Amino acid sequence: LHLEARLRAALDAGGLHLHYQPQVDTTTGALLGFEALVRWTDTQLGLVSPARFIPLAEEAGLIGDLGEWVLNEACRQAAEWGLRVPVAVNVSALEVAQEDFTQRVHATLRRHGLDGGQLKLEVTERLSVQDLQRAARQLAQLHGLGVQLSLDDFGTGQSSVSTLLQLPLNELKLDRSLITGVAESPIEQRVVSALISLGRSLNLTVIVEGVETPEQLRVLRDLGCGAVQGYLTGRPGPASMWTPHLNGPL
Ligand code: G
Ligand code: G
Ligand code: MN
Ligand code: NA
Repeated sequence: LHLEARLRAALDAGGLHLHYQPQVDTTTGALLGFEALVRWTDTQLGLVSPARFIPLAEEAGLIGDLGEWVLNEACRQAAEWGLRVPVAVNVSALEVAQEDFTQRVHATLRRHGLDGGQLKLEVTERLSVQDLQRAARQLAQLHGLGVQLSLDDFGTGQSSVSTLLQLPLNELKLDRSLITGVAESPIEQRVVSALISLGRSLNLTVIVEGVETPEQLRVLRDLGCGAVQGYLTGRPGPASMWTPHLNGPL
């Protein structure tokens, strides 16, 4: 079977699941949210990376159904946990540009009895200008419902400064490629420092992903970064891994 057909089958047969990775306050260590990350284990291929199957789902017209499954499952889990911080769901801008996206998100929140503020959408810009304008309209409506909006992968080709001007954002998420050498490299420090200032001057929370070492965390905190996500503060894992830790420090 082709990869695409296998993905379709997994979607229909409950073959996908979610992992969750904590987002953490750099000064207090408090839990600020969980990012939901989709996982697919195929019976023959083993674990297939979303970096591979998300683009495939987009091409094959499966991203609507896949995205809907992820959103519903993440909201279901947040409700089951009684999570007081938002659950963050990745959305491809292609999904957001669909006419009924706002309605579908609203219906999902209602289904699980969640407030808008309990959901964060991490948007990656892989869009034409026209799609971006459509997406911006939908996101403005969701923003009105209190849904948090984060611009994911900032600092890579996938997310640009011009997008900052077009979307009603709450958060800027700096890509991990920007901070791999931040503990040693003065130039990386200056670049990241400037991006943190940019976000803060726009009243955005700045979160850095891919933080793996205590040195990186210390430097980022000193540069004014409020939030981090990475292997240092918690690897992505199934919901059952986090359930015992929700009411204390991670
Ligand atoms: O979790 P991992 O590092 O394997 O994710 C790889 C890429 O897949 C990341 O860019 C991430 O944003 C994306 N991704 C993970 N889960 C989802 C999802 O549910 N929906 C979308 N659209 N992208 C996802
Ligand atoms: O692009 P996005 O932020 O959605 O992707 C998150 C991806 O980054 C996930 O696939 C997750 O598994 C991965 N990830 C999370 N923390 C770390 C980390 O500390 N180091 C590395 N290399 N990858 C990470
Ligand atoms: Mn993300
Ligand atoms: Na990213």
